[in-house]
Amino acid sequence: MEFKNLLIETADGIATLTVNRPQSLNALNSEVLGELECALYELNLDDGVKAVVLTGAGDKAFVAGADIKEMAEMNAFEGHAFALKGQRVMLLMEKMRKPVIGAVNGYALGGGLELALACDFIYASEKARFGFPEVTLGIMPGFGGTQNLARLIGPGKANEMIFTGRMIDAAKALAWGVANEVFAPEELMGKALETAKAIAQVGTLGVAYAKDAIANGLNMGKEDGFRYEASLFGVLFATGDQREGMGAFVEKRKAAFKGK
Ligand code: DAK
Repeated sequence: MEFKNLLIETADGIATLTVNRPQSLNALNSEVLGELECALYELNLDDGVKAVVLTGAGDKAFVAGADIKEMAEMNAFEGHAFALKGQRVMLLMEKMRKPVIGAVNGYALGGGLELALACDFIYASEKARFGFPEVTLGIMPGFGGTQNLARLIGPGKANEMIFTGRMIDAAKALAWGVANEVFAPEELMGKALETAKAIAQVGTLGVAYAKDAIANGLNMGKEDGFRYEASLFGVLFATGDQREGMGAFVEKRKAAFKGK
């Protein structure tokens, strides 16, 4: 499928998905959100894709937020439809089987930070800036930001970011645990692709079930989470990937996983 605001390149089982609206710092309008929903849905169903790297076009922004110019003109019904569309994208990223690495190359603000937080983890450029400026616009984060940021870095630091609307730089994002690693701008995509390739080589089903266990387990009490983990662990013993992985170890060869 052709997209107006997205670029998708696939190689070696890795899809690079780029939000491509640099004239607006890749801001998310309804059209971009709709395209993201379609693209993620398709990538999730594509057996040739083992992992996704999500980034923004240009050297200034990952995504500078929801499109303020479009939101400024919305009535209540349009605002509601916009909210539902955005939430569908964030939930789809969390629920899809393939891991998504956020390669944050510049501003990740508001809805853009929410998009980054919906990724499984974040690698950042030294030029990245993270923030929730919503309170400066008289609103608050609405695509899961209050929930995901507080779960990731704890309520104290999340409160400070969300209540002040101030941005943090890449070094602070690393120290606070928003980003897993920080790289020079020219190294960012190479490092994200390298990690995506490492994920593509291991057992596809093990990765998919681990993602499911972590995401859903966080919404459960600990013992329910343990039970859920045990169920998924058990199911893996009915798969070819488990037989292949353990067989390859015993036979001292490299495993060739099929994701089945
Ligand atoms: N929306 C629309 N256009 C944007 C934009 C945005 N978020 N961010 C930047 N742009 C546009 C600028 O207007 C400018 O366009 P022209 O004037 O050239 O036409 C172009 O991108 C370049 O931006 P600047 O000229 O401003 O570039 P600077 O380097 O000077 O500044 C900046 C970069 C990132 C500091 C600045 O652009 C900025 O402050 N941008 C706005 C950042 C922001 O406030 N983001 C949060 C948006 S609020 C909801 C759920 C979620 C949300 C809403 C509802 N529901 C559940 C209903 C989410 C809300 C948000 O994300």
